[in-house]
Amino acid sequence: ETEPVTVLVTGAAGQIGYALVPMIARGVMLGPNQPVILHMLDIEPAADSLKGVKMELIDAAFPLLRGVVATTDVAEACKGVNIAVMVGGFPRKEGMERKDVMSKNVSIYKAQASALEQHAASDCKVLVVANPANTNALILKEFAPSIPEKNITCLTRLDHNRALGQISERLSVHVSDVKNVIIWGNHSSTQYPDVNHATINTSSGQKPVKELVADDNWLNTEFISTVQQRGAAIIKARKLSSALSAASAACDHIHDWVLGTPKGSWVSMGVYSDGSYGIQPGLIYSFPVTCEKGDWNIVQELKIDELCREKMDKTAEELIEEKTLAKSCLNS
Ligand code: NAX
Repeated sequence: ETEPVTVLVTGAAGQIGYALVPMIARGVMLGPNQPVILHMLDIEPAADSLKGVKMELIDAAFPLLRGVVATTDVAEACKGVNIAVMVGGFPRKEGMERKDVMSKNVSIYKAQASALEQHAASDCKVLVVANPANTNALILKEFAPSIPEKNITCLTRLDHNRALGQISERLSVHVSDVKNVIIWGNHSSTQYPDVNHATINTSSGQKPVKELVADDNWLNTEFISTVQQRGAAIIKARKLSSALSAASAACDHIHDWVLGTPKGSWVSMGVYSDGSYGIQPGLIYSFPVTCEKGDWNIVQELKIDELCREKMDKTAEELIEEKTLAKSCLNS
């Protein structure tokens, strides 16, 4: 029988965690034939709630679920982990300065990086969801030097899927017929959702999204701001931030990374920049990537126009600022 894969979810008692763990246990993340062992970590104040989640997982009698560990001990949570989905973090509360939130998360990600470094499988794949996602991933990378840098990523797949959703709504086509949108940069409102290379499957072949939408003004303004501001719109409507869509996107991210992207299509992932497209090496930046055999590669040689260049650089600048801020938090 196939060996189970051990998946860690941090912040598992939270909103996204509650939506995510049943998806993993049902095989949404790793496929219908892959048994899983779930490790769930949260902090002491959430310990009872975490126990409750474990009870529900047992009660759901998921056939693929071969074990559940619910703990507040980071070392125990990281032990033997093959895939780590880092959802736990310190949220921004009203009246808090950016620097204070950064400082809290920098210390959390520094500590959890060390625990993964010591206790996880040496080829562990890491996905950071908690905000500031790109910079938390960067801190994790710095403090887990023995985990290959290509194994540390952050989630921009939700933004990617939101872009697919908006195009599908606008053109009244199935979302599965839309492909190759790109999210460039930071998982924040400076991200650039780019449809210059996106296509629609039609009965007469692939058509560019730009040609079918035929409204550059909408594509360059409303579309971009709707995707950038979607998180805020969900909070306004639900009084809570995105959870089911975030959990689903986290499954998509790991699914495609481990099992591969379909031929001719790419997805967006926050990954360690190697300098592709002139983006400063050493940032965790969202790029279009294809995946094969558990490895991602940045899609090369896409034509970048002036407007696109400007937006790609603007979001890179924000990441450089975040990196500087994170470093100053480490030193203080
Ligand atoms: P919740 O506040 O519901 O859950 C977070 C959980 O993390 C809580 O149970 C908390 O106790 C736990 N936690 C806090 N510190 C921890 C630590 N040191 N170790 C382990 N667990 C810890 O937030 P939720 O709505 O689930 O969102 C989680 C994170 O995802 C937030 O940082 C949020 O900003 C981020 N998001 C990122 C998205 C993305 O696309 N990258 C989209 C959705 C979401 O906004």
